[in-house]
Amino acid sequence: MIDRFGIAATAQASALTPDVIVQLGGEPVAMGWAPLAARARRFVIADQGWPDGDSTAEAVLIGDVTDALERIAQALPAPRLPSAFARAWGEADRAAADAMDAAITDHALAGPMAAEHDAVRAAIAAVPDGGQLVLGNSLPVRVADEIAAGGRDLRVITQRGAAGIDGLIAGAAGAAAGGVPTVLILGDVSFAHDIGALACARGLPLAIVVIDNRGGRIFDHLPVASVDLPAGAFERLWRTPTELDPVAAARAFGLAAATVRSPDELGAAISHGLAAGAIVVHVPVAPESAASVRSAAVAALAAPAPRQRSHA
Ligand SMILES: Cc1ncc(C[n+]2csc(CCOP(=O)(O)OP(=O)(O)O)c2C)c(N)n1
Ligand SMILES: [Mg+2]
Repeated sequence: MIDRFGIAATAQASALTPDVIVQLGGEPVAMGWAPLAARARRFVIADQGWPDGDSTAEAVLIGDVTDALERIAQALPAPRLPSAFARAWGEADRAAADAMDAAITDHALAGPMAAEHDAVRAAIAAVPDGGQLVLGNSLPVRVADEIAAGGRDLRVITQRGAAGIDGLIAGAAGAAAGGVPTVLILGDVSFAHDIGALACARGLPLAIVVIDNRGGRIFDHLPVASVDLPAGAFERLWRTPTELDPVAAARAFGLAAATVRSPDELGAAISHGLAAGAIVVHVPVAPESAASVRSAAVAALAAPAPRQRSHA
């Protein structure tokens, strides 16, 4: 939602920017977050740690979050809901969701899994009610945030590891070890990074969905993508595609594995793996689709609304 808001805010200027942000727990992982946080006074309430990495919050309160919110609510005058501000957020979110849907549908014309968003959406849909969704860092968590619809009974887990993309398979295996059906969505480089943890996955109700966009595609969204580098340097030093075959790797660890080519095949493979005891599902997607879907949605939101023709 923050990121869908980020998409809308990118296109619609600052009428939606809050004056004050109360951040509960860690900072959201979303591209829309940093520009939003930079423009508002920010207060952090968290039960542990010190989630103010760049020391820009006005205050960090460590303690019981629920208790703090109850006291704040008691101290404030009763709000008149929905406020114009809340309505503006709701409208921006709906407009951004529609723009994302249209951009994803346009990509689908090029093939059944032409957009990374198709794969993430199908994988989330395949998590059974009461199950767990573990979102890998880099693009999976951001793409999920762009299309998150809410309203499902899921436990969503993210972890930052020591540096970001490490330990995601081990973490998801730990979450699944309690017996709750668990779907991990992670990138191809992240998969390679924690490949040894496949040894812990066997027999667990765990589907490991590898979004294969041939390397670390998040770097396409970052300033480094527009730096003038020697030929081939961006590919070799930033994207670092692995050429690893996730299906062969999974089989080496005695796990079931499949490469899928459509959202339906992806859903079926996940359901099978959750029932049969761990599966690696390899999902090749159009490599640049996450960036192109996002920029198509932002462009559509920025375009002036078509004028109603008057019949004078
Ligand atoms: C342990 C660790 N090493 C390196 C990085 C830097 N890093 C951030 S994202 C990324 C690429 C991830 O690629 P992939 O898993 O394929 O995800 P995508 O960007 O394609 O979504 C790298 C190397 C990191 N965050 N953590
Ligand atoms: Mg990748």
